[in-house]
Amino acid sequence: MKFFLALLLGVFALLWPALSIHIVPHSNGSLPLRTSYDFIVIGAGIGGLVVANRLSEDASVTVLVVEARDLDDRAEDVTVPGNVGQENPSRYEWTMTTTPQEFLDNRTRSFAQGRAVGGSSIMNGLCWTRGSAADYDAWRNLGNPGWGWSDLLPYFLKSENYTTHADASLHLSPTHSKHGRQGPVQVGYPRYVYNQTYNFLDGVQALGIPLNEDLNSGYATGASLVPSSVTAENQSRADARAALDVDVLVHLPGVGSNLQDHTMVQPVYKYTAPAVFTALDIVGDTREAVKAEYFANRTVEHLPPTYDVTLRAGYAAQQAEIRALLSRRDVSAYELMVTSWGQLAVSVMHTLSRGTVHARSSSIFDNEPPILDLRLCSHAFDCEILRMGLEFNDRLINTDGTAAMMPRHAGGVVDTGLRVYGTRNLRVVDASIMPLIPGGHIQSAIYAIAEKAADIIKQDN
Ligand SMILES: *[C@@H]1O[C@H](CO)[C@@H](O)[C@H](O)[C@H]1NC(C)=O
Ligand SMILES: *[C@@H]1O[C@H](CO)[C@@H](O)[C@H](O)[C@H]1NC(C)=O
Ligand SMILES: *[C@@H]1O[C@H](CO)[C@@H](O)[C@H](O)[C@H]1NC(C)=O
Ligand SMILES: *[C@@H]1O[C@H](CO)[C@@H](O)[C@H](O)[C@H]1NC(C)=O
Ligand SMILES: *[C@@H]1O[C@H](CO)[C@@H](O)[C@H](O)[C@H]1NC(C)=O
Ligand SMILES: CC(=O)N[C@H]1CO[C@H](CO)[C@@H](O)[C@@H]1O
Repeated sequence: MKFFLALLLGVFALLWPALSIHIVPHSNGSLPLRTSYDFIVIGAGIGGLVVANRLSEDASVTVLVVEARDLDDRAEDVTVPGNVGQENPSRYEWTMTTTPQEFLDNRTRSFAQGRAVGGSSIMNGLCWTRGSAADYDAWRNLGNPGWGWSDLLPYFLKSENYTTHADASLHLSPTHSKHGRQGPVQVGYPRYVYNQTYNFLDGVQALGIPLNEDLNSGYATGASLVPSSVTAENQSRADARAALDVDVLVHLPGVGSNLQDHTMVQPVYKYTAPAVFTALDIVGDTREAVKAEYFANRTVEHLPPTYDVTLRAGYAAQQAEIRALLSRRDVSAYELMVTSWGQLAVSVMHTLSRGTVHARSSSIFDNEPPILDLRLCSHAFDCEILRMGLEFNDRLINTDGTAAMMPRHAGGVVDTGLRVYGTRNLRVVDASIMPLIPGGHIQSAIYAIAEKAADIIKQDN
């Protein structure tokens, strides 16, 4: 039994100060645990920590946070933003491997997740974007009243302490009413802005893409310098049950389905050698053909074979929402993220492919990684979006939810109170509840979801 268990009592103090904190990072089983707690939070990722922090604001409430992994050591590979991606994978990452991606090249991909108190927030790219107001209105439209943009905005504000960038030449003027200044997450900009950033912003404007002075105002298209979380300073229930010998208490086909990720390619262009790629190497004149295929929506064959009638119904509803989103001017189809070293990474913001993630073992003590199948580009439109992004790159040079919040009849796993269908007191508060991934980096949305979850739980108790 290699599984290492750390029990964190009360609330974890690393991120925020809170009342009556009692941290026991390295339990060997000898902890003096209470016989009961008002709340038990499993997993000290963003969702778990935010919820535990807010619930423990009431000092009379007892909260137990259970996390399998360590406190990170605050070393530079964690704390210095420039070291993103440089951390030793054996330290704070679960580097999982997908199944062979049959819709790409039949090769596996690695898939890293944070493995420490703080979850992926200790090793992600720090990008602090929300996506469009319409992205969240799509959640509401999918059968989740109370989860539209205007419902979530107070929680986006509650989570952040937003600091404005000082450099007027960048034309960043945030809408004050859409930013928080009292929240626990420090949000800011880099002090030094590379010339390449100005060049990029000039270049995209020359290609007709306007500047967006505040990408987080609900209008998420255009070009901008993105704030960071920095101190300004898919398979099936029956199969799974049979294979894993797990007693199924509630049959929810949606568990482990609806897996979405921002599919991304990260080409790096050498500034001095523009001939590395030509447009013809990577794109053809496919835009109209792709659009035609998309609108013909013959997509259902692309779904995982294990999708039952509820999941197919839910997917049809999602597809209708995505179609509406992609016809708007304030919703992005892809993100082009420029770095100072010449990388112009293209990510699909609203993917139509759906993957799966399922347990390989019925026991967490086997410490077996899950069977993870992202099914990247199983809907060909996702890869066509990537092609369009690469095509734009080329022009520029020549001048990145398995427990979805959806109605149960639509393949959902949790209700709008984030409660797992068929249970009384089991809730999920993490990225898996997103019925559709928003067109932005997901961490700020997870903070907002968790802030709202804490309020919902407080109201219900
Ligand atoms: C467990 O940890 C406690 C506190 O660190 C220590 O006193 C105790 O000896 C340990 N017990 C075992 C079985 O290792
Ligand atoms: C991937 O494997 C499947 C099944 O073995 C095969 O039909 C398909 O052609 C392969 N795709 C590629 C790109 O090799
Ligand atoms: C918010 O950030 C400012 C500096 O930008 C800092 O002075 C202030 O203490 C921070 N507030 C909170 C609640 O963290
Ligand atoms: C950035 O551009 C400015 C204006 O063209 C130039 O003066 C400066 O030397 C450049 N900085 C670097 C580090 O290349
Ligand atoms: C296309 O999508 C619409 C709306 O979701 C649906 O009513 C229609 O049946 C779909 N058509 C095909 C060919 O799947
Ligand atoms: C690495 C480091 O020094 N981080 C500090 C940045 O500033 C915040 C807020 O003052 C501190 O909490 C961090 O420890």
